[in-house]
Amino acid sequence: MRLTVEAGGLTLQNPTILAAGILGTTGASLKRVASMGAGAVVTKSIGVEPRYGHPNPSMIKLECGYINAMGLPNPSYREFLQELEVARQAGVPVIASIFGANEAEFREVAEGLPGASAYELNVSCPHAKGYGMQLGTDPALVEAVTRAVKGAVDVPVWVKLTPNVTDITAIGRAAQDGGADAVVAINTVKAMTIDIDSGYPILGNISGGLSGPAIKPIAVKCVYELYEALDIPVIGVGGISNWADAVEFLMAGASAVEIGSAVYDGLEVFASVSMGLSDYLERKNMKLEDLVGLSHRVV
Ligand code: RRO
Repeated sequence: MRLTVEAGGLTLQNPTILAAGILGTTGASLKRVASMGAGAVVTKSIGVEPRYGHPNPSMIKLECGYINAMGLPNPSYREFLQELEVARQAGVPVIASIFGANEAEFREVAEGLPGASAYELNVSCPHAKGYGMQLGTDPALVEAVTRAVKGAVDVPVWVKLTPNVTDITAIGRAAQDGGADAVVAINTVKAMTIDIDSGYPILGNISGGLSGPAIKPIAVKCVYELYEALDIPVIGVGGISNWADAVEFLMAGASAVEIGSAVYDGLEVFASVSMGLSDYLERKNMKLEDLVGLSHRVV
């Protein structure tokens, strides 16, 4: 079954995309993910200046997923340029995840990283002071940042949204008003964990962002609401680890899906999601596009 899909201004051979932040720091690792079947790859979020990130421990594995507080570690766009060049040999679209403190920084990074197939604006990191959520919970700022990058590049611009808001559709609308080609939902959910022997919060940064199976129902609901509220495509992300999860996101309204935490269990996940999706479509005698938003048409 054909899995080619148009999503947010890009043509993908299949609807699975490597999510930002996972194996996205080098061109070689991005190429490797593409070779294992991802339809597109997203880089680690890149900013204006190099950052070492938050103190360790910065990532914890729980039964229901992971909590991370990496703290936007990245080498700066100047240093990342060579990695992007390598990643571009991957044969699939390479989406540059970028962050900044304001419109000017976002524009500087986008212009300084030419050659990406699209830009994913990270306005949603739950624990990076001065970046992430401070921008991503304010509709006026989201619109302004989106417009600034849209005016600076001639490829699609996606905006990654935080679930840590009362109404995600208000933020999605702001991105749409700023000219976004798609929204990506969701970034991680604010979370923390405590060591019960010492009483210490375990993460070096104290709090972080929860990913993995625990957040899948939250993400599905966000995608469902955004699909109803917006005219632009929604890319779904949050706890997808198999083809059935992907079907659920597509039915909620996602045009494509990003896979993050599940990658730590093996890069085979991209091919197995595609294969499962293809078998499902054949069994149901459906096309991929029939699945997108199906849940909105059955109730
Ligand atoms: O680097 C991080 O700590 C991080 C980022 Br930029 C993000 O967008 N989401 C997240 O959970 N961690």
